[in-house]
Amino acid sequence: MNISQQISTTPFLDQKPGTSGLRKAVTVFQQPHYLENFIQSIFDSLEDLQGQTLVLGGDGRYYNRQAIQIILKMAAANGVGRIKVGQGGILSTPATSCIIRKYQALGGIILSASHNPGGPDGDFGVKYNISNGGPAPEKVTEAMYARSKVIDRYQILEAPDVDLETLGESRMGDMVIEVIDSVEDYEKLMESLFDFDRIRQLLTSGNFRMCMDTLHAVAGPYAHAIFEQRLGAPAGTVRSGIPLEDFGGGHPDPNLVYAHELVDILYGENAPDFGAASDGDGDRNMILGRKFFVTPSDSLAVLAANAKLVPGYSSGLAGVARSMPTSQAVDRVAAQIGIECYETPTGWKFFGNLLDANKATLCGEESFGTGSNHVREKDGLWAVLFWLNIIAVRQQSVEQIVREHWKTYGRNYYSRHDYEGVDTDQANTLMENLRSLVPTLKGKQFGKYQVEYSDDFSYTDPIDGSVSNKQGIRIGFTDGSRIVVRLSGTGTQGATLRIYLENYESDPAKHDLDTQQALASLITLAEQIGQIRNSVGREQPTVIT
Ligand code: G16
Repeated sequence: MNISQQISTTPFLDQKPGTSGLRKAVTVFQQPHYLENFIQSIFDSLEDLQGQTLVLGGDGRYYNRQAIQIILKMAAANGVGRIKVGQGGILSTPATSCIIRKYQALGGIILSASHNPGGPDGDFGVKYNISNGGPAPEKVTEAMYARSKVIDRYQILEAPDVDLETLGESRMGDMVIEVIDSVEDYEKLMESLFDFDRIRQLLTSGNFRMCMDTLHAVAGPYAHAIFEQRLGAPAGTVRSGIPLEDFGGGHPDPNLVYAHELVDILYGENAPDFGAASDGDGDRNMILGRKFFVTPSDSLAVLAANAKLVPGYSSGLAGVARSMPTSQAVDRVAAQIGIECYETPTGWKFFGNLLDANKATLCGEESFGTGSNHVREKDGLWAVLFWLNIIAVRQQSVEQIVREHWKTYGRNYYSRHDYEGVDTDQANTLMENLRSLVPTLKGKQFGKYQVEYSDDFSYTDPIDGSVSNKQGIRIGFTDGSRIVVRLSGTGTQGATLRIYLENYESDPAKHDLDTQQALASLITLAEQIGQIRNSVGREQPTVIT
């Protein structure tokens, strides 16, 4: 007989979810009652939890297993009817979204700090996704935060730990626990969207080699199952495919800096034709050709322009959406196809309403995220399969496809400069100073650049009318170039300042420049207007992508 206990607690005042859930150092989550308080705050802010189905899993990082056992016991004590939990506690973020939707669950809890490092000294995180499969919108996360500030008790069942390795059902109190295959439902969904036969021909033709680096994170089992077992790619195609609690000591972020082993392979001797990487929880992706990097903004634009070649999208796109700092490359594709392009704040949660209302089919962000209406999350392996499907149909290299794209639409040179771990007060002061400058900039001339508009981006959701203010400073110039400055909502130490730079070039003769060179005068101008390095006391950015 399991006994439900009511435990007294006191609030922690720092449980405000950021861009993507609550992210903190593992040591913060390990404090007595910390995780429990936040989970109870989630449960307390959900209506009709009694008897409902939830989905639960995580990216396998340190503390994943312990947290899952705690959450199962709390769910049982809070009257949840059924929990579908990934085998070994493993579920990627897009797979969770897929499973919530497929089985019409009330929602899901995803344990991940995404691309942040893991291990005892790394980060941990909790995200809640709603019944459409997408990240909880702001009004839901605000309710959780409000509850966390006044919480004085939580419910937990006294029960033995659950075996997470064996597939099948068991009971904890009145709740059914179903340990499910982490990959199966997701793989079926991918098969319904892409031409697996054609991709298999490509991967087994002997003329095409790919390398997929899952960075010892959650996408490993999915990539092994789909690329090697299902689509016939040779064993070894997937690198670092076993999820490790500390991601092998690496930073599970698929960009040129942190996925450098993959970059070395794709830029080395006898390089494969295609390279890709995914992040901690499997929702981000990086695409590489042989000695060729595809910026995430260009990737979104290429997918949009070629969507008709892919079975799941052959009837065309309802519209596209990108986050505000993402380059405007996809806008040009949308204009030519004659569909709407929506500009939202940073954060996948802002795409949910557009996808639900069938206003947008494809969405993407500069932060290595692309996805579609097949789930309500960005989806790393989906993007890789989309690229493979296009390559299989067009029989061209990644570089040829992107270069032809630039020829047709022009090239949006694009880069993001991050200053990580800066002093929070200094970062806030810099943003305040920029905010006060914004109204004075319109019409001003800076060398060859004339300011066409400048504002602090505000978004009114076209579906529910909700307004999100202060989403980042935009300075747009008459030639289509832009400087965007905002503070990250996903860091866990100090503040991370992000400077986004974009320069449009229509002339194909000028499509071969080095990106940082092409943006050099804009980089200088950003510094001149924002006084960035002085304000945060840094000589140069921490990461340039
Ligand atoms: C999260 C969000 C993304 C966002 C990214 C960067 O990604 O889901 O929508 O673009 O963070 O956000 P920020 O610039 O505020 O740090 P992930 O992969 O960490 O969940």
